[in-house]
Amino acid sequence: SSANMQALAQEFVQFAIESGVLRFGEFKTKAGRMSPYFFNAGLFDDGAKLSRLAQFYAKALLASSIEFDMIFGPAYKGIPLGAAVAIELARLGKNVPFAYNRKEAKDHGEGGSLVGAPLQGRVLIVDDVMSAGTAARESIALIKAAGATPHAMAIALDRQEMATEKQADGSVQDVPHSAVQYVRNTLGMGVCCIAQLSDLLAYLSAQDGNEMGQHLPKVQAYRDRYGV
Ligand code: OMP
Repeated sequence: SSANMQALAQEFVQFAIESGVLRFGEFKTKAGRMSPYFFNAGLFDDGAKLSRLAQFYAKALLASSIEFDMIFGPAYKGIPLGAAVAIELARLGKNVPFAYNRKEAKDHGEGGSLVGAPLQGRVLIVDDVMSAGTAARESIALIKAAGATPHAMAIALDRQEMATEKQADGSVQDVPHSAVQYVRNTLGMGVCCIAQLSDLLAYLSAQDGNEMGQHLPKVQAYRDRYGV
């Protein structure tokens, strides 16, 4: 149920903060925005944390009605995430093929930039965060180029902020919808996220009066500036 998903999201925000993955301060995002919070999935940095992270993805995926034939983990951060989710799903009785890419093609050995199972059928992209949508665009293009179908995405955090689009003159502009909304509504793909910015705001609101709650105004101001 959606109440269960909200509880899962709150549990996940707490897990990310306790793991040092979700931090508060001043950070520059890939799109060049100054953000008062940052989610660094690379800091899920031991077996227990990765295992718990994969359980969150798997629960969110199973609660969504998203169907898929295989998992793709985009380099670099999506590789351990995709692998961990594939392992967890197999443990739960749903064993699916797994593939990932290299950022640079090899000129010897197995060759090519794709590793693992052949990309075919309905592909689920497993990645960390969606902000302005650049990473998603790259994965979708790569899957299409391989002749498979980019069918759905599973991410840990939807930052719910304005996507960017390349203009004809090469400049990059903000658009009034989020990357997740674009992928869902325009590309028709399923998107499943464990938590989104609104869950972080709810978490901080519930911490009113203690130290953690002090981050709320800046995160709210960020959403007012860049949110959708
Ligand atoms: P977009 O490509 O703009 O959607 O940004 C997503 C990517 O930005 C992620 O795959 C990360 O590489 C990075 N990122 C984070 O990891 N955590 C954040 O909280 C914010 C970003 C970001 O730069 O926007």
